[in-house]
Amino acid sequence: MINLSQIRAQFPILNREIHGKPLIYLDNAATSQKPLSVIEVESNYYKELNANVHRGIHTLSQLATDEMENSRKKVQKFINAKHDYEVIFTKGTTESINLITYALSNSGKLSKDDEIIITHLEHHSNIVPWQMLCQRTGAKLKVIPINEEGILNLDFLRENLSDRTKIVSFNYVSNALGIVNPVQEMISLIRQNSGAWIVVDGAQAVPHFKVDVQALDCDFFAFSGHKMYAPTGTGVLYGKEAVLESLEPFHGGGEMIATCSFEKTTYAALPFKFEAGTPNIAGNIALGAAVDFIENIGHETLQQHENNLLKYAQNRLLEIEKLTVYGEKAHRTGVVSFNLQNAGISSDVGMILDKLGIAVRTGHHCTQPIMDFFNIAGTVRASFAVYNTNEEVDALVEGVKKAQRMLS
Ligand code: C6P
Repeated sequence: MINLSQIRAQFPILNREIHGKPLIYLDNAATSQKPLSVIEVESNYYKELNANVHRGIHTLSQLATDEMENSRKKVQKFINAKHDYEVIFTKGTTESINLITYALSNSGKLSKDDEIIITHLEHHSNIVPWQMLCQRTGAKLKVIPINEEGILNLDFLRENLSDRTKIVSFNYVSNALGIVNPVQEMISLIRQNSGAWIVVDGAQAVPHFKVDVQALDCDFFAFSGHKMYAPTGTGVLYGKEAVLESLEPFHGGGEMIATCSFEKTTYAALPFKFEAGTPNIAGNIALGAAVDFIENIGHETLQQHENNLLKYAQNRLLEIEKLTVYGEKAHRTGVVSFNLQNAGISSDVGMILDKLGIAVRTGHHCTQPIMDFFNIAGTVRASFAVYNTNEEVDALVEGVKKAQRMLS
């Protein structure tokens, strides 16, 4: 059983008020709040440990390096990577995906006859870097369509896989709709029908359920720390050792070289080849504390609580007349995305909820193609974390009813 009052006590921000009302934070897909353990590890680094990593012989530098490398090992275990050096620290999912695309073009891995497949459900950060890669290399982008429920058309994927397919990239969970894609089935299909490298955007997966990159058998797995209780500016790119070894670096600079001369530079071993410059040391260490936070609660407990919340929220919202939930029948996690028909636009609803202390995201959620598909400008999105409660869902429902009365 989840002990919600004990969990909530770990998040000081949940005690604050917004417009004189207790904060109800339902914008966790954008970024989650941070527990004291994470805040303290981050601030403690500056109080006790601040030094650059991997460079100094002095004690502080070695202590900081040990802490950061220990955190890398925690992340390795968290996603069940085979080796800690397959975990590259980045500043988030966006940077992780850009790292892949630039490493691919820097390595001359794509040419004009090659194809990249993504899906209609992607966040812009899993669309635009691939478009830019296509512009640099002449490769073609193909998009797996969705149906009215937001479910991917896997027949399209099956029919379009070939020797020309070099990359298939898709999210595990859609940030706009919360739909959990059948990634295991997609990966088997891709492995059977092409030699493509598989990229999974796991930004909305890791906060909600256990991920095992070896069981998935993906080549890359990208996620952000700040959506899983870690500080902003943290993230990870997991890559299979052999795949990472075969790629040229993304950024050049300090930390990523083995030797450097004007005639020739050689690169450092993994993961440092892909970690040029001084990293976000405090954030990367605090990411390890966020992993501890999730593991102390336990994936099963967390997942069960969040699934119950989602089910409760959807059922209660659907009691409201003229309310549409997008992807209502699909397998989802963490997110309910909806609109009131004939009652203003999503941002009007969001502003009324804000006055009641309720934080939700409105608009296109960086997924304009999904909004275009449903022929809408945006949705109201409530997204959940482990500290949310049924009472907060009740307040959301009352707030939406109030918005409907005011706007229609
Ligand atoms: N989605 C949301 O409100 P960054 O910004 O790099 O940490 O994450 C980008 C990203 C990539 N993929 C998915 C599936 C995501 O959800 C996000 C971030 C936030 O939905 C901010 S737009």
